[in-house]
Amino acid sequence: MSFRTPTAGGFVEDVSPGSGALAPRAWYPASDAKSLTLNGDWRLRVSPTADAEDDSFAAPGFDAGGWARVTVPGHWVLQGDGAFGSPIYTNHLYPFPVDPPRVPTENPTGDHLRVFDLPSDWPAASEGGAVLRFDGVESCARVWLNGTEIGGFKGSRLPHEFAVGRLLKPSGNVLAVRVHQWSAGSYLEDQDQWWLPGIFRDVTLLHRPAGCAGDFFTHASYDHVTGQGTLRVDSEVAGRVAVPALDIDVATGTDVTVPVRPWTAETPHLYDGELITPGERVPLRIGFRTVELADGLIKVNGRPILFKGVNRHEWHPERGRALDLETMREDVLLMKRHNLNAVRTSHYPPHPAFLDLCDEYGLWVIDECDLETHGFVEQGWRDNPVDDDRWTPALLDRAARMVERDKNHPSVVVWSLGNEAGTGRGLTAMADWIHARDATRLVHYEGDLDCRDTDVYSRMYASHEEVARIGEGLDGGTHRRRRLPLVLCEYGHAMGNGPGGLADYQELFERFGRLQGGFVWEWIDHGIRDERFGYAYGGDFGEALHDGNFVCDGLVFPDRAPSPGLLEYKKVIEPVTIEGDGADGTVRITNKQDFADLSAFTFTWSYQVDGETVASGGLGVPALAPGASADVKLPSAPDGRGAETGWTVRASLAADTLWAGAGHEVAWGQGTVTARPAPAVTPAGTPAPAGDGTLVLGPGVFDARTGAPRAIGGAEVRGGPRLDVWRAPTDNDDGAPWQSDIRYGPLWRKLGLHRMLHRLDAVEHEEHALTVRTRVAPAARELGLATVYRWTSDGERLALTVTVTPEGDWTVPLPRLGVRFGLDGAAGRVRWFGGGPGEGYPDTKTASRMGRWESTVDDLQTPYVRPQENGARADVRWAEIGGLRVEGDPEFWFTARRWTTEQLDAADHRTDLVPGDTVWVNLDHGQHGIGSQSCGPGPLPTYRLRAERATFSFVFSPAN
Ligand code: IPT
Repeated sequence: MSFRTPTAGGFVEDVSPGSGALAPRAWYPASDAKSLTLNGDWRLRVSPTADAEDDSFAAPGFDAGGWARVTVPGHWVLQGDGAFGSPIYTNHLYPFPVDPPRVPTENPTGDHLRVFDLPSDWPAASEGGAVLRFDGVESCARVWLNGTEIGGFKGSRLPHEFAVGRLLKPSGNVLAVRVHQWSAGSYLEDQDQWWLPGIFRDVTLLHRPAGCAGDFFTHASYDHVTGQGTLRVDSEVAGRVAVPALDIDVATGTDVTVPVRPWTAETPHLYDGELITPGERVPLRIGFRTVELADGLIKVNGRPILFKGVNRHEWHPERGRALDLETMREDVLLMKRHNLNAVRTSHYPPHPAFLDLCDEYGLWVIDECDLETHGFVEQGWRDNPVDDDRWTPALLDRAARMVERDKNHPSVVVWSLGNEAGTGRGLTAMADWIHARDATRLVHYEGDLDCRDTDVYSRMYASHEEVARIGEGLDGGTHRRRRLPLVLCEYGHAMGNGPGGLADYQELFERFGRLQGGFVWEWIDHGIRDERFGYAYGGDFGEALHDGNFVCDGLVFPDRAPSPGLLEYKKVIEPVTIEGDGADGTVRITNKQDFADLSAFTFTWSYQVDGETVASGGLGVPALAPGASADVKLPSAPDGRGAETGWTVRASLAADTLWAGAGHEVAWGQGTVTARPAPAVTPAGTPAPAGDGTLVLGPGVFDARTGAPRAIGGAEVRGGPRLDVWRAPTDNDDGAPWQSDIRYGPLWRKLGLHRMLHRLDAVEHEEHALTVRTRVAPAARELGLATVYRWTSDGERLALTVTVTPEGDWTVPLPRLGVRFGLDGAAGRVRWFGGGPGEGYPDTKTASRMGRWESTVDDLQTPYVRPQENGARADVRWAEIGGLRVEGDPEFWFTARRWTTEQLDAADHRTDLVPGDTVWVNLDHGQHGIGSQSCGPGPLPTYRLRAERATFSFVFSPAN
């Protein structure tokens, strides 16, 4: 006798895409046909295995009164306070044994039930049919309506429609959906994100009147030579196409050519039209544009484009991947306001409404298929589904569902086969199918290094050096690849503090025509709002296998507050650049856009003396064509004797746009006219013993035995100023474990830079100076830093000159080099003249603007989801805090926080950071760069903080 497990070989583990669904077709939000949303309150029962319960719940009359409630769209693991299980985060490891297509017996299964009535105005059965549409269910679903099983499907982020007209009743319809967390489809959905089962996109009932529209394909091309657009709507159901603004009213399938304004991401002109079939009027939003590969470049409307893009996962800190329209719009608005022009929908087609927004606001889109099999890399890609013919129908189904759904969006310019799925015949089959179905767009897939199936050479996390080589065409590769442009589908890993080096990439993109830009990884931190942690990440739900905070690597925090990385990116990709040193009184303006002239922007100039604006006005700038530059004369500079003077020129929107109001700043530049005089202290006072064990030198009171300052002016100083080289390693310092190149974070810790010991060698008083000689070094190592503090005073002010001489074999850069000290916790406010308003590090300070700034200590902190070094202000001339003024020679990095670096280092979540009664201040002569090594290359050599002899000074005085 033998028993078979009930699910083996059944629907759950079947590699085929499913059964019962209608052929994929174009998606549109609403037509004049009736529809009924089935979003809302559903009943839910979660079982631990796929077969714990039979399917009798689907039968009419089943009493689900005792079941829990769940909101659809939603993920059941994010509802019910953990009662229905928890999210799991893995990057590329499958959280189940790799034995395709088998899945574990432990297979959380959510039975969903919803009873609905048809609205009273719902047409009678004689007036057509009805379609039930699911826009997204993870990972698979079986569906029953009124007790009849209508089908089952996989492909979580793709729509599935079922004809249900014959089953509908006026009232009491019972819709039952059984969702399994794991299925054969899970092997194709190994994206770096939370595993979140559920009906997470809309469920809609659509009336399908007789003669309604079926599938249709809007072809709207633009001839940049003639300025004419050609429209043809191919429609499964013949009818007419009307575009009133263009006087178009033609039969479907007919070409019509008229003068049009083209669609681009910069100028997203859409024409409202209608597809009119005998039974339905479907609104169309038509954008005329032509995408082609010509002269080895991606061209739109005849011009090469430069992607200033980002990878976007769908994320909401409470609702996961169940996004509402307003959240989607917020993403688009934030992107537009930060100068982005492109999105890769990593790594699945987004909610379709997001693409409507991209059409409307103007963003180039790489639409990516719901496909990733990354976990197979662990076994040398053996048994990879994309190279196994049994899976090819599922892959083709996914490709078709994406292309058919999204093909009418002008914003979509490139189709992507998926992400990190190795190579294989299945991918080739997808590419062939897509090329045949839609010759009007290009095909992308990063894993195809030889570009056999693809139209762009795509890479991720390539170093600057390699990108430059590719730009010069010195990278070799297949003949086909050599004729293709490069796009970095991922670069600049925005995990924690960073990414660094964006400006250096942009410089390369702009230097070499073959480089057509890239997409920063990634848009948003996928942190889950959680009382215990602030935001939770991998491991916080007790997952046996997880990848920690690698899921928090976005340019915006989980609540969509822009992180410094986004502000840096905005500056790096400005649509117009404003440069010049100002000495000759001119400023060079360059239009960095691909299509639009500068007429959308107004320019203003201002002059600053010691950071204070003393004069300003409008600046006439010609409406330069894309790529053009002009030198524009500034008014004459104010007299800046004895002060630092410079100008700031800003470009802002001349008029309201859809995405920002008039006055919104898009770009700025600054130039120095006269440099800052170095702060000088003429030593006068002599250290004088005060009898109580202290020494007094000008406003400074020192411990006579150790030479350590106790107070400066009225301000008590704690634990310094003394040398500090440690910073709480950033995710980019720590680097990704799989990387073979040197990762400094772990090396620093191994060396003991986080536990340096300070040996006091001498306290010397001379006339006009107190000199303290020390050696700062970690236990167990021979290397160290001979550090001399020399204090002088002119009676009013106290100057500290620090000289650091490395001893021993320093093969690693230092995290930071400066001094730290504590001030009384009442020191809540900071003013400074230097870079701001936000943080900046050597390779992330393009957006740091010279000026006078003010902040609270609390607001200086950047709340990275996993706490780490943050909040340094760059190029600071002087700062005032806690009654103390500090001037630097040279400029310094300023940091202040209510916890120590050690506490910051020890914290895993925001909630671990508890303010103490001391404000810790770091004044740094140097900071190590940030780089992108949490997934890519580390900081470029010029941003490494080499351990070498250094001298730097600070002048302290009471703040007024
Ligand atoms: C790359 C993935 O494509 C992306 O999904 C994400 O995981 C990113 O890394 C890291 O955050 S794959 C990379 C390991 C080469």
